[in-house]
Amino acid sequence: MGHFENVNKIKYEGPDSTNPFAFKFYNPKEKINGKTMEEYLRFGVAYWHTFTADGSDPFGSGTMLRTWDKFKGMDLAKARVEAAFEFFEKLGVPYFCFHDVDIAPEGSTLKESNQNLDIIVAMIKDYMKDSKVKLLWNTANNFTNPRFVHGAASSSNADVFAYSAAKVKKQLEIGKELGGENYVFWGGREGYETLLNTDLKLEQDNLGRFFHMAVDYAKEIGFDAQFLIEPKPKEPTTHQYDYDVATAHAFLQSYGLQDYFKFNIEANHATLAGHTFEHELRYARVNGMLGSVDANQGDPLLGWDTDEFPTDLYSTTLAMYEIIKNGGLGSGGLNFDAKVRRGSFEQDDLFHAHIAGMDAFAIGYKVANQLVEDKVLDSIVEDRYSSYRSGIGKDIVEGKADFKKLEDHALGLTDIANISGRLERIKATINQYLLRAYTM
Ligand code: XLS
Ligand code: CA
Ligand code: CA
Repeated sequence: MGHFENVNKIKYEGPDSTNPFAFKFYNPKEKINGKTMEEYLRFGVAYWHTFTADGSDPFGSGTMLRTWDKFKGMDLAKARVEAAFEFFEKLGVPYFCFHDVDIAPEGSTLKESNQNLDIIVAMIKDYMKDSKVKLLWNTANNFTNPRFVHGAASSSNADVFAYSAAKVKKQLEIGKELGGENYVFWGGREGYETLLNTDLKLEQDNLGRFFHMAVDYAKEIGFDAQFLIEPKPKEPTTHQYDYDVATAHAFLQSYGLQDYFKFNIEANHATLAGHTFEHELRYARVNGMLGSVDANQGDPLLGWDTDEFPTDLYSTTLAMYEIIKNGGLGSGGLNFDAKVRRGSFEQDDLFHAHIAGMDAFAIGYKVANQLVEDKVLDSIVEDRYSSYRSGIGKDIVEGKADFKKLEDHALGLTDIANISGRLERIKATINQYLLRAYTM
């Protein structure tokens, strides 16, 4: 008995299809620049939102109707694995991601939790072998349990620091066991509420120590996954230490960790930080730190972490633009850290949501690729900064200018002529490329 019996393998049917269980734009075998969409986009399903979450929010209980919910405890965990692999295969995604607590229930002791994990990990390993679905990344949930009330590696309580380390240690071992390609650190409660009771310096130093221990342990066991920090400015803490890419990058540099990490950038976290998704991607890219993406979107009217499935084509286009310019995501991928709305409680909605997200990124990919090929933005930027390719501008970028030389130059200027930024014309061009996508 399957969990999604009424759904067959999702296929590409093209932009005119009216079949809700078909891709309209994501064509896994279609080649762009010599790579299939499947190879390039590296989609992943987030275990927590899709198989573990029940749709509850701070004002109401769960709404999701799931075939696996008739089970309890370890039986529930096993049923979720069966459902998950049926889902991955029918959807045709190459990757998945999980936290420890998503896949196996916590026991009353750490030892018991680890034993539960071992049983489920062995089962997942078998399913992975049969299905060819791979682990994009795993992580430790060091934020839900009450013991993490004051943080994990940045907790005021050294026992909690130790417990957090033990959980990450176990996840590094599991990552190795399952061939995980990346390992994510999202500092769920690594931050503070008020300075009135907080030793900010000690907390940050401890966080630095914690990351070094993780790097050392991964080396020791020969786990060579890419380590990723996932920045988020707030929620659940008021002041999160890994606020955004720039903040986390400075942190990594301060603690000598910059060579061991890249970033996992989530769209909704970018907007929570007051940035665009593409700003965070660009900042990471130009610093050589773009690792992976949590593909979702926020609701600008709500302003909190709503983790919606990505459907905004403008945003997927500008995100894919950064990814193409980065030469792809390397070992990273596009993980749908996204949840169906509380009102979308039927099991089939999980397919509709992922199909919507995959189609939105496929369109974004095609449009962005065309923008890159036609050098649309490149030539705009090249023109705009042309003053740095000759004369005094060339001297500035080549380090041949100082304040005295610049003053001489400025004194000789009679007229300073700026040129228009032409934002409206650029936006109209992007719209033109977007609307042409249908015929591409
Ligand atoms: C929460 C985060 C979390 C990380 C993994 O806001 O997005 O789900 O991706 O711990
Ligand atoms: Ca995330
Ligand atoms: Ca989120």
